Amino acid sequence: MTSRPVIDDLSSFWMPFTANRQFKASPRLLESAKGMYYRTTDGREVLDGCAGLWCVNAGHSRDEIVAAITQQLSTLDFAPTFQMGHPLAFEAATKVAELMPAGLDRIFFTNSGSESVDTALKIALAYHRARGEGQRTRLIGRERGYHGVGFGGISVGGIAPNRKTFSGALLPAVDHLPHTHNLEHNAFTKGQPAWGAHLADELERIVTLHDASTIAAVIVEPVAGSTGVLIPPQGYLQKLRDICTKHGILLIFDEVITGFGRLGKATASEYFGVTPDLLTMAKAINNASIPMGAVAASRNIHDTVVNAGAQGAIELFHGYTYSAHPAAAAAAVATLDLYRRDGLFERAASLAPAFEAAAHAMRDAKHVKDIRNLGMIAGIELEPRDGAPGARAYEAFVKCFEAGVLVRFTGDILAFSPPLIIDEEQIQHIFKTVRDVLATVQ
Ligand code: PXG
Ligand code: PLP
Repeated sequence: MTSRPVIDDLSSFWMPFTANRQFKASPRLLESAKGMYYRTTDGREVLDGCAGLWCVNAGHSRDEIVAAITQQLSTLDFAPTFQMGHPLAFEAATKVAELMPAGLDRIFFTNSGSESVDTALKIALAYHRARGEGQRTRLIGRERGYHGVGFGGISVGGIAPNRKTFSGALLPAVDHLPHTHNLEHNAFTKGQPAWGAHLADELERIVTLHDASTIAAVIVEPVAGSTGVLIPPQGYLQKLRDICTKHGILLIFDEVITGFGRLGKATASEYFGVTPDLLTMAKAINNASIPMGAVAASRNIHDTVVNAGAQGAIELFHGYTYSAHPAAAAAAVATLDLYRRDGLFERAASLAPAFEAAAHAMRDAKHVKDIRNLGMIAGIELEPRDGAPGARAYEAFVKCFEAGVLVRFTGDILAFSPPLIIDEEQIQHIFKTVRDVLATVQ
């Protein structure tokens, strides 16, 4: 069963990261959402197995967030934050800072994860320049990394289709660490794999090649999401931290997906006990209710950049019209209060073992090649169909949607990242639906 379009003409909207012709021939349209469920335009309920796009951590259309936004828009719809301010911007920054790892308490607001990444890369360059090491311009990303779609983000990112069309226009002076995915060693690992920490040593090789004095920053997702859920090997992130510290290179954690409870803590940094110098976030910062992102910078980075500017001069020539937009800031304050009041990060931590067990119980389901998980994230990798990579996961995604469960797919990997309000019965329902669907997929 496919959705009935509520409008006749779907042609004007050029859809992002979508097979436009395929979608418009057979659209899937959502009309409303509440709690754990979407409702489609043809009146079906769909259980949300991926928090929209890994972002609606408190569940959909929460009254407290809606009220805060509505109230804000009728009080102060917009206020500039260039040489002006409004109180909620400062309150939102303080509340975000409280959740960040100790020391990362200076918050720069953006409107998306992509903007957060580009902002963090620029702050890294500005920091080194302010210290008199402006020759440190090289950036290091990682294969299979996703850092959004800005030119900075795709340059340090490692997803080939996102780069190839634009390959002539990527940033110069970027290197990539190898990714950590290895099914020979790590297939069906629960939580962090034991094998692979040594892959962080590749950073030393890059440092030897270019000299540390030319390298500004390393950026990685602590858990890679978009590329299909890659869990960091035990000890890997700490090794990256140690090598960066040794060579004066800044470490950036891209926590656009892992931030705000996904691993059962406020940040992946807290979960792993490894603190970066800069941390990017977006999505669940305000439950995805209004576009918003942010970069948390260490106080040292902030002070170095700000104190290097002359009195009365702008210190960082960077910012967005909508940085700390009043509605987004109001939504962030309401969301962070809600996370605390309802103990949603703790709830995620306590649900994680049941989620892990339910995911790994899929081991004998048809087509399953690997299962991996951490916190409230799981990935199920399927054997690709001969000659048609991605087709099998796409078919499973469509059939799950028709059966009333929303999952994400990337390549031949199904990704699961439900709102943190999910209960155990709903967890069982998601994986049972996927199992039944896979049995019918060719
Ligand atoms: N960094 C990371 C680690 C992300 O996951 C971005 C940056 C970019 O954020 P914006 O807000 O500009 O999209 C992301 C976004 C998926 C999926 O299903 C993942 C993202 C976005 C859309 C879909 O894997 N991650
Ligand atoms: N393009 C033009 C012509 C602009 O005037 C501006 C902002 O003033 C931008 C782009 C950037 O827009 P934003 O600040 O929303 O990122």
